[in-house]
Amino acid sequence: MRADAGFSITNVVDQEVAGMSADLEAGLDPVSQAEGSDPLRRGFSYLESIQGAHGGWTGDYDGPLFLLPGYIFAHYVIGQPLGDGDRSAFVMTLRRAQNDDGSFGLHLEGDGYLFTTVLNYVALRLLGVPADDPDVTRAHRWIHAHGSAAIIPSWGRYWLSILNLYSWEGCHPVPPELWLLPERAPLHPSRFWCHCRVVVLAVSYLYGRRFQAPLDPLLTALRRELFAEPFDSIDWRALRTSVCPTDRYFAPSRLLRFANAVLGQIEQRMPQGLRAKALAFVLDHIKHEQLTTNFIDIGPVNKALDTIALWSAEPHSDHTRKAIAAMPQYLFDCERGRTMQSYNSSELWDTGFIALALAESGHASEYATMANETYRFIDENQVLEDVDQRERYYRDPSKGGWPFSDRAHGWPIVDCTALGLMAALALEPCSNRRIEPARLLDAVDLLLFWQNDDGGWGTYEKQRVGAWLEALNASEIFGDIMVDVSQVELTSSAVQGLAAARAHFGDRIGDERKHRIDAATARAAPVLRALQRADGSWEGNWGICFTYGTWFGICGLLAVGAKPDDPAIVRAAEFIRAKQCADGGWGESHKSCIRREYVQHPEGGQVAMTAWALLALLSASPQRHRDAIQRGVRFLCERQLPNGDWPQQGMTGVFNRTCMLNYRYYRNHFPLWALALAAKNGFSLG
Ligand code: LAN
Repeated sequence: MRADAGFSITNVVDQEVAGMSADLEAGLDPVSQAEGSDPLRRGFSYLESIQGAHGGWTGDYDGPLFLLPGYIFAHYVIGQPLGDGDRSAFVMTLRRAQNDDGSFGLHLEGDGYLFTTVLNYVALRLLGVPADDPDVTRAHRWIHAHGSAAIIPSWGRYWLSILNLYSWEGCHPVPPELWLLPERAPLHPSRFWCHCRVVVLAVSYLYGRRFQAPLDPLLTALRRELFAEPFDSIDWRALRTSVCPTDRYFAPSRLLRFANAVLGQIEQRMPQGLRAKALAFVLDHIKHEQLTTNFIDIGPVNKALDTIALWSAEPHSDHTRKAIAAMPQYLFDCERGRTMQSYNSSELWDTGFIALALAESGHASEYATMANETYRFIDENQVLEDVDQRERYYRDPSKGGWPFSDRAHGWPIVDCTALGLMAALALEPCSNRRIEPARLLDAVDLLLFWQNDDGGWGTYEKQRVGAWLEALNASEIFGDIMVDVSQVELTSSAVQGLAAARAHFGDRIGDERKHRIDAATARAAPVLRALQRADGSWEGNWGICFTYGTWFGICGLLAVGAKPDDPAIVRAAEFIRAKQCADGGWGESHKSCIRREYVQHPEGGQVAMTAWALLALLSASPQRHRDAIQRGVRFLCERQLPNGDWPQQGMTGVFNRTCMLNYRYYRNHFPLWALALAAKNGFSLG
């Protein structure tokens, strides 16, 4: 388990968090004040003071409120008791996330969802909090005012069924036999977006076995608490299509309803032998995922589910022991308390941006040790090999890629690969070590491999099925989880990475590779243009939202050779400029992601979004937007704390349209990068 810089869980447990953040915001950290009024030096000195011994930056990556319950459920189901320290820390963390009306949001800033209110309610009860506790009672009231756990969305049903608090009969079928379909079939789950695919994998195993935890007195009590009717008299089948309206992001498509009906029929006639074969197949794939990620697994949801699946199959094996032992790698102590994070870390991503900001500032030689260590982290976390039998396990190549967290996790990602490559190139002159050119060219080749047929790039893999398959999204709560389609951030990052490599290597890149890069770049341009909206913006998928997307859109077009006076870039910059707040900053609400149109942040300028807007305008045309840029620069400088940090504000990240995330270092590296670029363009940071 790790912790935020200067943070310890004993502090969290013992002290009021509000008081602590006030200290942090007052800038009482021991960082030297000697950097005077130079915001760049102050900012880098602050980062230098909290750089990890491994060269990377470790930080909070919290936000979703359905992850920690999974951690607690997994321990309960496999009978692995949590230590007292974990227990009390978790109770406090869960309480802190509760809304005033007793509900829990899908994420920390969200209004109540039945999904998360039920999961957190059950989690608190399994941690030993009594039913008459005031917070538990408030949650209970909210649950019953919203139709009870009977109409929880499907992901909640899976969890409750595993806990023996729901019937698998109330779930639409998730048969493991789907994996035995011919691989050419468009419905084969190997074609799904990897995060969706691994969840389907684990759920299909548990569903296929109708796995349920043994009933005990606490679970029996919960069966009474969660439903309006007696548990045994519930008509589970009739509930399959009823989902609480607060949680429903979109209505099920006709294709999905048809597929559910067909699967329901097949499930009733499934031959035993086929089921056994399918379960063995799925278990083998789960094991492969665990073995190739050092038991971290690609994400927190399949980590918890896979651990239960393995335990149910072989409770005493060495493999299961290792899967359980790796669970705390997702825990992190941050201001909210002890959380289960959204990934095992965001280290490569943050360290990469810090590298770019430092290089842009021209101060890298002053921070020689920090620069060198940063480079070492980038070096040591490139993925060097493909996974074992990658095609059999539906994996793209990995060699040469960079992951979002670290090499141990191992799943490389398109934009993380581009970032790792750019960070390596940017810091190489300041480092006393050197990543072999062949390894950097592996990254180039992997980026080229990943380009989709439409000319764009998706997140982890080359697109495997048409976007129409999105119609089979059965999650109810998340948008766009089925297909890894081309997106603005990924396409922009890939072409920027390729352009950086081409510029760095010159003729040494080789004629053949040069032609491939040129062709790839030319094919990317129309995709970027097609994704731009009529108002000049791009919708972001992984950051909030149009500010983030438009920054990537502009830089992507520039990387494919568009000129700053290209009408698409002019319109995009105009879109950004028009959104500047009265305080000189830019602030976008997370509601933009859900509504899919720009919504201003109620609190005005936000540090990270201001930095994205400035990076966008400075890249597009520093001259045309001088006044707006100068006001934005002033906003960032004024908000910087005496210790060089910036205050923690609202959420900056998102996934699958509805769930928000906190990227702890976005308040540092993006402002520093923007200020560095502003200084380079002659703006005053005074
Ligand atoms: C992430 C984190 C990193 C993020 C970027 C690299 C920033 C992005 O540019 C591409 C998409 C990616 C890799 C991404 C995808 C979705 C993730 C993995 C997450 C937001 C972190 C958590 C989330 C994951 C899906 C959470 C579990 C929930 C499910 C719906 C399975």
